[in-house]
Amino acid sequence: MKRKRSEQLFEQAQRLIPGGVNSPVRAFKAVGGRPIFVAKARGSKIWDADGNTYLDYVLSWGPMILGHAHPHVVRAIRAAVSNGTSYGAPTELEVRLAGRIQKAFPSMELIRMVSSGTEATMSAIRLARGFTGRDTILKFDGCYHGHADSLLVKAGSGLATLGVPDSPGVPADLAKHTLTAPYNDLSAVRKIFELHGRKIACLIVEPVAANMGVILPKEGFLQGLRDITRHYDSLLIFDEVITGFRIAFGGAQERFGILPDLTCLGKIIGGGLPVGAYGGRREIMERIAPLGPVYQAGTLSGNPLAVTAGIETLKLLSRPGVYRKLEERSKALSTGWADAAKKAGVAVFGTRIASLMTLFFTNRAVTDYATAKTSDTKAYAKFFTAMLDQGVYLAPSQFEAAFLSTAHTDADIEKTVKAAYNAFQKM
Ligand code: KE4
Repeated sequence: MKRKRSEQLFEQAQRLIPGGVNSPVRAFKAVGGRPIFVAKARGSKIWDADGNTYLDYVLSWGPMILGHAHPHVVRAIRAAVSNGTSYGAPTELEVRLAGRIQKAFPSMELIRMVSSGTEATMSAIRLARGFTGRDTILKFDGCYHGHADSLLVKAGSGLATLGVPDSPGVPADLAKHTLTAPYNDLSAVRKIFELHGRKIACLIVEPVAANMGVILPKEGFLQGLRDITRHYDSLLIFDEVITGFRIAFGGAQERFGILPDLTCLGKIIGGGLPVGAYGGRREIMERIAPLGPVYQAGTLSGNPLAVTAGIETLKLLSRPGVYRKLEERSKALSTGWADAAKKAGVAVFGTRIASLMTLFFTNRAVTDYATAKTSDTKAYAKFFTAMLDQGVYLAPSQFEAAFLSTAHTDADIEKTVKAAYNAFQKM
C-alpha cells in the first residue's frame, strides 16, 4: 500500500506537534513504522490520506460503537450546530443526556458532565478525597484512568509500599498517596487495606481492564472489592470510560451486578465528540460545587454539540437487539482469528467480553499486567503490520483493545479473519 501522503503529513506534523501526534499511542511507536493519517471515515471503514481503505477496529478507542458518521448522528449534529456551538450556560440537552445516562446507570443518582475521561476520573478522585477526608487512593497495575497526576503512578518497590511517579513531572509527594495492587489479586487488596484501610479515600478500577489489553475480572474479584471498600468506608469507583454502554447498555455494573459509589464515563456518551461524566450516590455528589465545597468546573462541560451526539448515540444503542448483534459479530471475529492462529501454529491467548477483545501473543493465560507483559510485542507488531497492509486497522499496541461497531458486517468479519490467517501464515 502506498502511504506517501501520510508520510509527508507525518514529516510536517513532527515539525509542529510533539511526536507528530496529539496522543502518544497514535504515533505507532509500539508497532514501528509511521502512522497513517486519516482523511475520512464512514461505518466500519476509515480512509487514509492516500485514499487507502481500512476496516477499523480502533473506532477512536471506543466511542464509535455505531460506526463512523452514522447518518442519524450526523443529521442531529448538523441541526444542533445552526443553533450555535457553545453557550457556557445550562441547556435542556444536558438534562436529557443526564436523564438517559441515569436510566442506564441508576447508581449515578447525580451526574456531572466534563469533556474527557481524564477529567471524569480526576474529578471523581478529588471528590472521594473531599468526601472521606482521606488522601490515599488505590489503583491497579496496568489500569489506565487518564493522565491526571495521581493516576500516573506505578507500584513502589514492594506491595503496599507508597506509589512512585510513572512520569516525570508527577511530584513524589503526590505519587506517594497512590497505592497499587496487581489486577485480579484480591488478597493483595485485602493486605493493603489491612495496613492502610482507614486512610484510603477510594479504590478506582476498570471493572474490565482494557488498557493492558482486555483482561476480565476473575470470579468474585469485583464483589470482593465492593465488600472490602465498604468495610473500610472507602469509596469504590468504577472507571467505565471504556465499558460504559460498551459491554452492556448499563456497562459493567449491569453486566456483573455490582454497584460502585462513583462511576466515570466517557467515549461512547459523546458519540465521537468530547464528553466525559462522573456521578454516583447523591450524598457524595452533593459535595460538588456549587452545591458543596469540592471544586470542579469546565468551560465546555455539557457542550450542546457533543451532548447532541451523545443523546443520538444512546438513543440508537437503546434499540432492541443492538447488543445481541454486536455479541454475535464479536464472537465470530474472536473465534475466527484464534482458529487462524492455531492453524498457523502461532501461540495466542485471546480475551473477549461483548465487542471488546484482545489477542495476546503469548502462550500464558493473561490475568494481570505481569502476565500481559509476557506477550511477544514484536510478534504483535508483525501481525499489526501484516493486517494493516491487507486493509485492517488494529490498535497500534499489544496493550490496547479491539472494538467492534454495529456497522461491522459479516463480510467485514470474514475479510478480517482471512487477513488474520494470511498474517499468521507470514509469521
Ligand atoms: P480520555 O481523557 O483519553 O478521554 O480518557 C482517559 C481514560 C480513562 N479511563 C479509561 C478506562 C480509558 O481507557 C481512558 C482512555 N483510553 C485510551 C485508550 N486506551 C485513550 C486513547 C489515547 O490515550 O489516545
